[in-house]
Amino acid sequence: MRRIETIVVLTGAGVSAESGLATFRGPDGLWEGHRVEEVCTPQALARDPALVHAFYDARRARLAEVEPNAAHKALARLDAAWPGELLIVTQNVDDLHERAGAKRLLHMHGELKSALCAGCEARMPWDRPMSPNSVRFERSRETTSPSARFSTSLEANGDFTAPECPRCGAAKLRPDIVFFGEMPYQMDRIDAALSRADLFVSIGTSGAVYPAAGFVQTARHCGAWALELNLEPSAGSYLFSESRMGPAGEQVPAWVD
Ligand code: BJW
Ligand code: ZN
Repeated sequence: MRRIETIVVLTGAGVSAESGLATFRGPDGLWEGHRVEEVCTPQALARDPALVHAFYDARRARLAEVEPNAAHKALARLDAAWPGELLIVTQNVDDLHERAGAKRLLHMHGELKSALCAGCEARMPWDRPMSPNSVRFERSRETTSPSARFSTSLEANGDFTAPECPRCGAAKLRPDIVFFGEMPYQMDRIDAALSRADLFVSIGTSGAVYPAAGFVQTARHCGAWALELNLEPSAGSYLFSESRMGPAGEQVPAWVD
């Protein structure tokens, strides 16, 4: 392995699992019983904004109930201590990395606590529901699974209209989330960091979604050592130089400290 100066860390839903946020593709995944295309495409937003906003309102509300775990904290320690170049690229739309103290962080799939104008593309902080009826399913969340809450929200938002953009007043706001078919954020910056990386570490991601799933190949092509930390081997495990299996809350501190 060459001398390590530049590190790129990619995180996925598995890094937040021990904080109590559901992953996407596990047995208790967020989309269990629902087609991804129902909620996570621009077409779904146009066809059924009540459904899509209710889904993201529920996810945003859930953030207030969870805390960063040992994996987020270990990565924040790495960020504070690493003297070389570091970029933490998260696919997650939660705010647990920054709440743990990470600074050199980029949200490639957007952020729950941000709203995007579908017209002028202005971004603004957003920490409340976009749907006026969201309170109804927030109240029911203690007793229901994520899927059940999602169904509840379907019934609760029939007459929903998204808020207007306060900047241009001419278009509706939407969650600042990268849907399928949309370009993930800051790809130029990510590609540049990957091309310089001496070490690429992938944590808690299934490798099912591109372009993130291809980062390991880019990094290795440019000469990086690639380490996978995951609960179980992902589909692309064989692409890594090294894999360590176990919960992120144990594996990440063990790697960092
Ligand atoms: C633990 C753990 C613990 C659990 N400890 N680990 C056909 C072929 C190839 C590509 C395509 C194709 N058809 C379409 C595409 C492109 C498409 C795509 O990849 N589709 C696939 C389904 C095939 N991608 C796109 O459309 C993207 N845009 C795009 O490609 O633009 C063009 C472009 C081209 C070239 C360069 C650049 C751009 C956009 C993708 C947007 C993804 N959006 C979502 C939703 C975000 C908002 C939200 O959260 O709702 O992002 S989808 C969803 O999946 C979310 C996640 O960030 C993403 C990845 O999921 P993740 O994080 O890996 O979660 P899971 O659940 O899959 O895995 C969890 C892992 O954790 C597992 O491995 C567990 O074992 C592990 N784990 N507990 C450690 N305690
Ligand atoms: Zn606007």
